[in-house]
Amino acid sequence: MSTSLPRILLTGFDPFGGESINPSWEAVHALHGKRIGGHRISALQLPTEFAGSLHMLKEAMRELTPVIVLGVGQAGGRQQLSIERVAINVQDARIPDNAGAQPVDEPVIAGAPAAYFSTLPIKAMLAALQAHGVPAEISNSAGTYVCNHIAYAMLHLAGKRRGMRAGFIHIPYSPAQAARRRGAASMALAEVVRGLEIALRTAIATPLDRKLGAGTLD
Ligand code: PCA
Repeated sequence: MSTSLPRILLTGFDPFGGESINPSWEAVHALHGKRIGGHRISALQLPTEFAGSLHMLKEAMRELTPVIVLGVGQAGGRQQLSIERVAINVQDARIPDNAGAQPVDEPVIAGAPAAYFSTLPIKAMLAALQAHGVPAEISNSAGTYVCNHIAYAMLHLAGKRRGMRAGFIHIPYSPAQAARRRGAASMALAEVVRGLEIALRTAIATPLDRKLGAGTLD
């Protein structure tokens, strides 16, 4: 495996909230070591823990110096791949994390800005996904749990490095998870993996985002 290719760091999470799998990890793991658009993918599993995830993310970003960092997490109940536009500087946990921590209204990084916008081309990614028949949407909130926390931290850390871009995508339940919940939407693993590949190819090829309407009134 060539080590000279520019790196993409792709993160997923371990299971949380009583689930036995987290499809975000299954999906990013499937891309580990792959070459996409002249870049090499490194997949990293983060613990669903506020403190632990941040620590591991920092180490990996320092070690790999990726040009793109894409975080992936599960948001059961979402119906499509949800490309996050923004991450906010707050932790407000409805359930304890996997280490038992349940911060309420604490900053992700004290003294840092209230929010960061994704530095990946979210509209171009949306258009590419839709063109390839993958259901996708722009989301204007990554929540206030560990995913938002890590999305915020990625953007904070990437912003300090020239040429390093970052963003976050939430994914729906897997079919097996949805089968236990009446009416819940799901997306098969292969489709999530295909979607992530399309999103990454688009991010690589699009230094400046497109201007496309995708707003909501809710
Ligand atoms: N989803 C959670 C944390 C880990 C994950 O996969 C969230 O949306 O915050």
